[in-house]
Amino acid sequence: MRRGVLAPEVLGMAKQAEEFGLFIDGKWVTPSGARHFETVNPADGEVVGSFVTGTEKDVDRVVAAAHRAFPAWKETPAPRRGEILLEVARRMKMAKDGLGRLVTREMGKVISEGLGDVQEAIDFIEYMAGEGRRLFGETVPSELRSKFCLTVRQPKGVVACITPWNFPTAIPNWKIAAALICGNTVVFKPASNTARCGAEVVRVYEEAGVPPGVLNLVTGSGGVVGNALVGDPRVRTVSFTGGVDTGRDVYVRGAQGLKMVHLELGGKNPVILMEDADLPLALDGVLFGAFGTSGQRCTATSRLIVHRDVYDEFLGMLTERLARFPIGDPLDPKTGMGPVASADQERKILEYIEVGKKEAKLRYGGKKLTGGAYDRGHFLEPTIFETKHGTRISKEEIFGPVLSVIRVGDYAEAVHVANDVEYGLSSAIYTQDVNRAFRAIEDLEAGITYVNAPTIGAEVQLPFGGIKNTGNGGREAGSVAVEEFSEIKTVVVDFSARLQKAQIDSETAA
Ligand code: UN1
Repeated sequence: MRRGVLAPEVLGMAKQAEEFGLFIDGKWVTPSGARHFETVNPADGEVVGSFVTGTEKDVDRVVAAAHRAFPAWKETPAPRRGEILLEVARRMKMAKDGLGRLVTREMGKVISEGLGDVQEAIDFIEYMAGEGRRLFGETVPSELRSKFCLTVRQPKGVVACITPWNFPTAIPNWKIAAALICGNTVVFKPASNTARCGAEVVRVYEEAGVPPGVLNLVTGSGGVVGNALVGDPRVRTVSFTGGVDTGRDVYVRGAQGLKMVHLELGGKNPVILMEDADLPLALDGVLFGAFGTSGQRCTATSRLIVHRDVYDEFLGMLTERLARFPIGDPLDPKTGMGPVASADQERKILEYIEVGKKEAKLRYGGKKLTGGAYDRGHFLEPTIFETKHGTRISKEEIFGPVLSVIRVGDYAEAVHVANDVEYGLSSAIYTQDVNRAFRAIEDLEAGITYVNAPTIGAEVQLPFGGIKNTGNGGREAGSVAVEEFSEIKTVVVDFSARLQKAQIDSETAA
């Protein structure tokens, strides 16, 4: 059972939630006796969709479908795969408004960001469609005569894409489009609280003509469905974005099957504000970085490291702007920050705020918003703590609208504080000094460094990922995205018509 992406209820007119089955072999199916779960709008409690709680048996079926579809998809020329992706992108553009509203309804980010989420998906699908005419290998000289050496890319087989709720259309497409262009088939498991976005994304691929079995959807818990996918020997690559504890578990389980496991995990991303920074520019950047998506981006600015000469002035500017920051209905274009994504998120963030109150100075916010429409959703105040470096709130990922501000005396201290955490995803420095900016690019331990721009807002044609506990070395997006989803085959053609022995038959220079 399923409904289409442009159905009226996506536009906010539903009285009753739609029911979705699993998408297996090009068909929407509801296994007999299936249990269901629902997704809920975190702004007002509306039920957004109903989904099958997948079982190990369902995973077996869905992986079998992807496995069967693999040989034909592998044989499909990559430029042809790219044409199908272009059609996906075209249809996603047509569906952008409905999908953007759905993102906002299902996870609570404000509508401009909901639309941005979908745009990021479209951008990446288009980018990967072009990759179908590249997928470059190398030609390499041989040490012997009449020998031709090259590399070609081959798909890996069945890929499992396990995705988070914070970018419910963009991140699935980072993985799915890259996996498909390389010739893999995909089993996609969306985060349970944004399963509707996941199902609607699959629907667009279906309508665009992706052959049966090439992209499949299974919904359900990470503990059952996720683990069964990671444990299935037919799944050769697992691409996971989520929390560090789950990521570690996925890595260990995947290691048992000697799988390639790609991880995108947490962040504790700093903005360094030097004494020569353009403060009004930095103010806009910090507000967007810390409170965009209610602070629920892996790239969110969760630490502001400020030079003491501008500390008081900048904090004054920040709190003054926050006092005028509209929090409320995320579908209203005037709203600055919507709810956090779920009751669970609200509870975890409020727990951290309590920790912060004990170890640091609460400078702004700190409360759940109540009264009127707030009572129907999970609305928190944007929150600022003034803290010393080393407190829990200054080092642990909170994943909410909570900013830790740390005063430093000079650049060296700022870099020490920035680097002294377990994560290394995004980072930023605001300075007018070009030498210091380039110094920071070298010094900051992070996969991404911005100069005079916030920590969020990566573009799809650039590699995305981090160091330390943020991941295990891979990168998504950009042209390097194909590394995750392809094997390199080395090819050697000897046209000398005799046995030539590398390392043994050699010609020395005269
Ligand atoms: C994430 O939160 O995992 O750079 C992804 C950004 C977005 C992607 C964030 N383009 O903020």
